[in-house]
Amino acid sequence: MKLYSLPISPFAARCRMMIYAKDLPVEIVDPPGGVKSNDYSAINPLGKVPSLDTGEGVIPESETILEFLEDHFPDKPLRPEKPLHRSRARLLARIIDLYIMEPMVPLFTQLRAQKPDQELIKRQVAKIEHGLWWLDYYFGDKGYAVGNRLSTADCAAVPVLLFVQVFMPGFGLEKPLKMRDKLTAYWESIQSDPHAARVIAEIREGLDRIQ
Ligand SMILES: N[C@@H](CCC(=O)N[C@@H](CS)C(=O)NCC(=O)O)C(=O)O
Repeated sequence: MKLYSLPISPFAARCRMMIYAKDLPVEIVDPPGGVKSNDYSAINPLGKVPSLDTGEGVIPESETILEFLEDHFPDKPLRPEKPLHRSRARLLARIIDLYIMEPMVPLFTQLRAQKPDQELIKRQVAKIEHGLWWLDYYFGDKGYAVGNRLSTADCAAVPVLLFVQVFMPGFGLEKPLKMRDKLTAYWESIQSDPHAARVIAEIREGLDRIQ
């Protein structure tokens, strides 16, 4: 199997963290010619990373890839055991995707704007602040996103919490995790997890290369 990935993509990093944690036989490669190339469009018409070539078909969308990998490789499970914990892990991934990453995307274009649109920035930052409150509300307090072991929710949370801390100060949110007590405590402890530390280092190196 082959994961099309780019080091800085928080969505691809979500899949890489699962691949590392479960020690899966999945090769991690760049999209041929870049995400917008014809070659990559033929592989994944969505033109986004990540996508997973299973050998029998290509799966786009990070959360769908995690579900597939978990079903296909049930050893070292990252899906929580209890149904309530499973639903919590899925909820956290949805909060991250819909209420944090989605409003963050328009901010990236502002990074390169000659004259940044302050109204848009204010609106998006307010949305992200809400998303972070909701994430903190539902987040675990035992060193992991859900329950007391690593799960799919940690794979989603680690890259996005790094992203908010790297990018949000540039939009006036100096300490995005401040007063989100569970997220603050989590960030302190999760960095000692080797799989989290590995994707954090990969994203940081990727960002250093493009800055
Ligand atoms: N919902 C998608 C989002 C994937 C996504 O937006 N990937 C970005 C990189 S972080 C991308 O490939 N963007 C290329 C583009 O949209 O041009 C997922 O969860 O996989």
